[in-house]
Amino acid sequence: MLAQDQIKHFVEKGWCGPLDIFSQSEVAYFKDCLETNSSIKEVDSQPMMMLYNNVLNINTSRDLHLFYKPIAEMFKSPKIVRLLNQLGEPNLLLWNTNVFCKMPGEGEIKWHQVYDSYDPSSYDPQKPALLYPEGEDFLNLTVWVALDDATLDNGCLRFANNTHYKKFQRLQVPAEEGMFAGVKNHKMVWQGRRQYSAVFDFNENEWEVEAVPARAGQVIIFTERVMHCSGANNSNQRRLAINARYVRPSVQIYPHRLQDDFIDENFHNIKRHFCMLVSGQDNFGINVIRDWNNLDDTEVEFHNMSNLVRFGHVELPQGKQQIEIDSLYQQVMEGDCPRAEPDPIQHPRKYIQWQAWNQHKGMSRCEAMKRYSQLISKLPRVDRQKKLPLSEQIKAWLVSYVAELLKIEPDEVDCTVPFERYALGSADAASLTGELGAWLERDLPATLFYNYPNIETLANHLASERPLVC
Ligand SMILES: O=C(O)CCC(=O)C(=O)O
Repeated sequence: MLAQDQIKHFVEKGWCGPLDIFSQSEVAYFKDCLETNSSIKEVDSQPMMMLYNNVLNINTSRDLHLFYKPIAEMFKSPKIVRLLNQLGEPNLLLWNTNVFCKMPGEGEIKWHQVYDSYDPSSYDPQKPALLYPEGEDFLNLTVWVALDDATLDNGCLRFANNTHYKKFQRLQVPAEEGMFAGVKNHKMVWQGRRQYSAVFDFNENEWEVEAVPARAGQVIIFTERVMHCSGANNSNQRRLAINARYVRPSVQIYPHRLQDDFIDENFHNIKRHFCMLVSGQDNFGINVIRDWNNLDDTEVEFHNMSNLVRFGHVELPQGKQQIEIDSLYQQVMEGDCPRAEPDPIQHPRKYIQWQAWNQHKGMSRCEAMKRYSQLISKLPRVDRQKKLPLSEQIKAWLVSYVAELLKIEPDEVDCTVPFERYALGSADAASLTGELGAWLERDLPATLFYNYPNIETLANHLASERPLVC
């Protein structure tokens, strides 16, 4: 339970925490779910965590609780809901979650607040995601859970105390300067196809600002109205966190869906979105509320299997079997092949793909899902570590080598510090070159450490260099 001074802190400053809520084994369970259902993709030379929402059918870091049970369990947990009841009221809907993964080198999330209508990133919201009943006081509680340690170095949350009583003006800016532009997966979710985004007319020097580091498993609760942001990740460690947002059942979620408009302000189809009543009751009946999604076992199995493919966790076959897998996936997602027969001479590849899909004509979705799942379940699994982009694998290798050599912790190794500052002698450099070359299975020149003087530049160089094929 929250103590009186924690409640007072929340009322006065707009946030409270960090609170010890989840054990290390719970954190491991949540993280395993996210890591199994993601891959690290390099976008503009920057690693980014790629996630997929199997209920909304889009690549996104948002609303994963609609499909992934561990995430729903986390935010429905009485450990959290009891605290929210103390701050808000007994009736609460969980309507939104977001994963915030900041890989090393990712940028800041700028200062933002949500004051009345809900649309944090755009300048001119046509379609607010939330509609508050007239005259009702604002309640939009966020629970933010650290899944990795969030530190000053890797971009922990920062709050401007007391700002939740003031509405700051939103300013339109080009998309690349928007509040989420620094973090790749959020840029993708929030800015989608928009040319513009927003920032707030807010000067942090005029307010009391607090940075709030949190250990994995700790929770910070805040009102969406308080100005908050997070710094860039200047460390060599990932910073993974997830949040959930709760409102009263009197608030209409995606109000435009009542006019059969299922495209939200970020151009995502929310037809299958639903809310979860996590405490109390709903006396309004204006929202789609379910305990859990209505997918049957065959469909859940299909989605789990398709995630193994999507995130590269299985070794895909080549040739005919690969074409068969793709065609079954198309049959599930789109039904019978609607395309005209391509010319086999001019487009042989397209023709083979068309033929494979067209052979399933009339096959039910359920049957196609079963066949797809059967094929995928027999494929060999890929080691997760090996799926990191090469530059990250090399960086991790170098960090652990240097840490062992200097008898320090890996997170004390700064990838941007020159090797000479770590006092690596020429004998150390020679054996490092030899061992690194053996690991990468290529000959590396002795001058490597002079030309690429820190871990960052060396790893990027080696990852971009094509090994000579003899
Ligand atoms: O985790 C972060 O870096 C930002 C979180 C945030 O802005 C939010 O939860 O509203």
